[in-house]
Amino acid sequence: MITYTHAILFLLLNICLAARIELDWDVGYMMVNRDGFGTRRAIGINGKLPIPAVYITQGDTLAINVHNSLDVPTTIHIHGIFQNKTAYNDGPGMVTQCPIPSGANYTYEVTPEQQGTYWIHGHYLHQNTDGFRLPFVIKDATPIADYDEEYLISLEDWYLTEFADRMHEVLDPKVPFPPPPSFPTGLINGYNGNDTQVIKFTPGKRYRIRVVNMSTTEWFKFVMPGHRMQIIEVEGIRSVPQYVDGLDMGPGQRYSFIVTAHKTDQYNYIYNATLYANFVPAIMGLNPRFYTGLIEYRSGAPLYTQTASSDHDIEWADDIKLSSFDNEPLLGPVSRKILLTVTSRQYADGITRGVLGTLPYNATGVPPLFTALTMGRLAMSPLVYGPQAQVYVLDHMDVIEIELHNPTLIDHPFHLHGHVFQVVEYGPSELSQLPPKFPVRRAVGPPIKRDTLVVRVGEYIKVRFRADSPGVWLFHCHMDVHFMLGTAITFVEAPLLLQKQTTVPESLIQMCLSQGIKVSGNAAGNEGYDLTGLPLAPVP
Ligand SMILES: [Cu+2]
Repeated sequence: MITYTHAILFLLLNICLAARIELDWDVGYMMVNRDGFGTRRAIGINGKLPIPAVYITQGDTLAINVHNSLDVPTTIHIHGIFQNKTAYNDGPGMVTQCPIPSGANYTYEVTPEQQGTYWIHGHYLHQNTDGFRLPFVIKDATPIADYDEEYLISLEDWYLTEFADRMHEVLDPKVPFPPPPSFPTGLINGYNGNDTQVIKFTPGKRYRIRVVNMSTTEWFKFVMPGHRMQIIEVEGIRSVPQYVDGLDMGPGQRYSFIVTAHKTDQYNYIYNATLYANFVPAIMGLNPRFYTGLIEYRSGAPLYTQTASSDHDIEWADDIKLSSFDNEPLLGPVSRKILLTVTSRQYADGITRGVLGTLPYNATGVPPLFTALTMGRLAMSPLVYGPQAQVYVLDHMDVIEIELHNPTLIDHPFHLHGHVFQVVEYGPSELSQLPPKFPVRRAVGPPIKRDTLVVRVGEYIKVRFRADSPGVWLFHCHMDVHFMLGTAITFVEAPLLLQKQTTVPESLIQMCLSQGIKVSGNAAGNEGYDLTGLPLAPVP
């Protein structure tokens, strides 16, 4: 039993013991056969792929010295970390920084106050899809649950070809849209999901299991038949403990749950990770794909075989039923409501792109963080960021509600940088041609908060967050094909306060100038509203 005094003592002890963890990362190409189906060029760190997970403890400082050995620029994003006052280290290339050119070094440093389960990935040229991704765990300074040991399970989709090669078809106007789907394999902890390491359970012990979906296009359903999962953490947010049978996770999503091992070692069990992506109508033969691993109580014990008879018997984790442990009520009143629709439309150049507003998102000539920092009061005007950054300027401490509709025929996972949002409501979208599958569902208790949320085919979602972190934060679909095609917007949050409290490191300024990237002015690097020189947006 942990008392309040114990907790305070533990916290104080931890602050005294806070460490600085410094990692040297050489990001480079390697030839690998990750799934048994073929060798291809991929991106690893220090010659390693899978890239080992990084563990720190709440309160520690993490410094990552990146050396770019690729022949193209790169950046890293620590997915889910707030980066309050350090927006320049958030990572998306040409948003909060210019990328690290080939052969150069840059250090990302952050001291997160958060705890929980995250991941780190390349955030330039979609290099995450080519292997540049790893789990990142911040252990609790004060334990949020009582458990004996923990396991980490990472889930990934893996393609036989590099992202850039796969995109040729997507970007070829002669190939009808949607292009023929390619077939990824599922990887569990970095290896072919059918070849997975064993999870060892000791009778009676309690295990915390963290699951991270690091995929680029695929969802995973994760179940442990014969064991119930008690969810305790959703993307760094401690949840009111809740029992479920399974997790259904979109790209970028994470959970922690507690499993109590059975009292005897009579049986061994399996866990299932089912890779799928929800297309309507379903594309036959594409998915799902089933992967299985062993939960071993005793070597050679018989396998427990009773499983749920169908998907419908499984109680899946549901955002709308989960509650935040901190009891924070629904934010309100709403200061600003932002209505978005994810649509795909064809542009004059023949390419079909996904958009959230009227135009597909596209990088500007000057990263919007630099525009926000250098334009004085004009930084409050969305116009100075150019049309393609799809900028919404938010006032400090406003309560923002995003209502996002998905009339497309595929589910999308949306990720907000620099924040978590409350999951407020799901419902059938009136913009969808499909008959409604579910009624409107609203959070009943203090809403769970997370940084990545799935909007299903034919539905809408409502989320709320407080604009309490001045910075420049992307909101984008985490399926890289969609992100590449422009399914993103940019929040420029409290730019005047940002100007007062943020100093960009000189090393970053110099790195930009060395590449001829301007570090001041509007999106085109000019004064005022003059956007001469900014590449034109594609015309619908
Ligand atoms: Cu998408």
